[in-house]
Amino acid sequence: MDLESKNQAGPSVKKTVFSGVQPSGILHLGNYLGALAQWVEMQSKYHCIFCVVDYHAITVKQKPEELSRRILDVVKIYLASGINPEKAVIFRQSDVKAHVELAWILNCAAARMADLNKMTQFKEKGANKESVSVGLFDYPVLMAADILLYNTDLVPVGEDQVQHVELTRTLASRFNRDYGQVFKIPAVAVRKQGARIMGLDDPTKKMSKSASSPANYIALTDTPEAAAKKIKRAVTDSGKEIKFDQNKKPAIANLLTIYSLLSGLSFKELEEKYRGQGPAYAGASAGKYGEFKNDLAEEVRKFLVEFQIKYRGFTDDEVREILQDGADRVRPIAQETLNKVKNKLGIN
Ligand code: AQP
Repeated sequence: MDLESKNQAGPSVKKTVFSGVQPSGILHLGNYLGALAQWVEMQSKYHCIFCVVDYHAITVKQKPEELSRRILDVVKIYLASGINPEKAVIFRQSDVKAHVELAWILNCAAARMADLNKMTQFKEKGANKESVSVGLFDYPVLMAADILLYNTDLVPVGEDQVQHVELTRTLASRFNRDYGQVFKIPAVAVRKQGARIMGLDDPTKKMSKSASSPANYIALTDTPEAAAKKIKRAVTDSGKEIKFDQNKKPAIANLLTIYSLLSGLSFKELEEKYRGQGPAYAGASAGKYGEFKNDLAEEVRKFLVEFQIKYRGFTDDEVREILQDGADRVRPIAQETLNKVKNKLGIN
């Protein structure tokens, strides 16, 4: 079965898009620019399924009341970003049991320890931790199950998730080869710009919800004043030029990327705008990149004000209804794929 949009009568010819976000913290500008903004662009062209992947979130310990609150908040963020539940399906992973069932099957029938040992995100997230859950190690397999259940063609993600989509392709091909054709092999969709927004406190690490310091990220729920402060305190590079140079000026390149995506101005236009406006002398810090940062803070402020008006406009009840409707719509698709898989394995 293919997904059909609510207002479409005939069988679907549109490609299917699947993606999700973990309710593991407050979503940030990186999640928005790297993933959600791309989802919004895709929803008119494709059959889109957007999931709140709560089973992924519990791979690290969460406070139960905070987690259930955040699940609803993530949906509000989807909606405030411009995802329209009339065009795209929004649902919660744990409402469709086929996800964990297929994950277990893939664990046994397709995934290998050697595959998972290569996952760089696990190495980063598991590093320096006293105890790490098996789930954190295995979560790329659950992500593969999420994607494969819906005959997905395209998976829009930020750069950090590309390796996991590649693993999904490997698992799908291996299963098809060993048990017979079931899975469609999905392709990854990564934005040219914004696929990896870096931390404001450290341009060598990505902006991350679970960063140890809130100075790392601009949360989509930060007050505009708090966000402006973070921009003004953001780490910059030596020198005084505002120039997009990923290698020599990674911090400025990151700020330029955020600025460009929010304002619609190209790097060239921004470089031109700030030509000759660096600090008066090398090592000047108070006013360093001052004008540029002030203007960027203003762009972020405008974005957040507009975003948060929309975000506050949705009620919990509305969100619950959207989630229930979404799960009801995708459950039969997931079940049909799962049944095919079980048939191939002789366990249906
Ligand atoms: N810094 C980023 N730049 C661009 N895209 C990003 N994404 C995450 N961080 C950046 C993309 O956002 C989507 C949702 O991510 P996720 O919630 O599944 O988890 P993640 O990739 O592990 O993101 P975080 O913020 O770092 O969460 P935590 O700290 O909880 O692990 C994905 O498409 C992701 O690529």
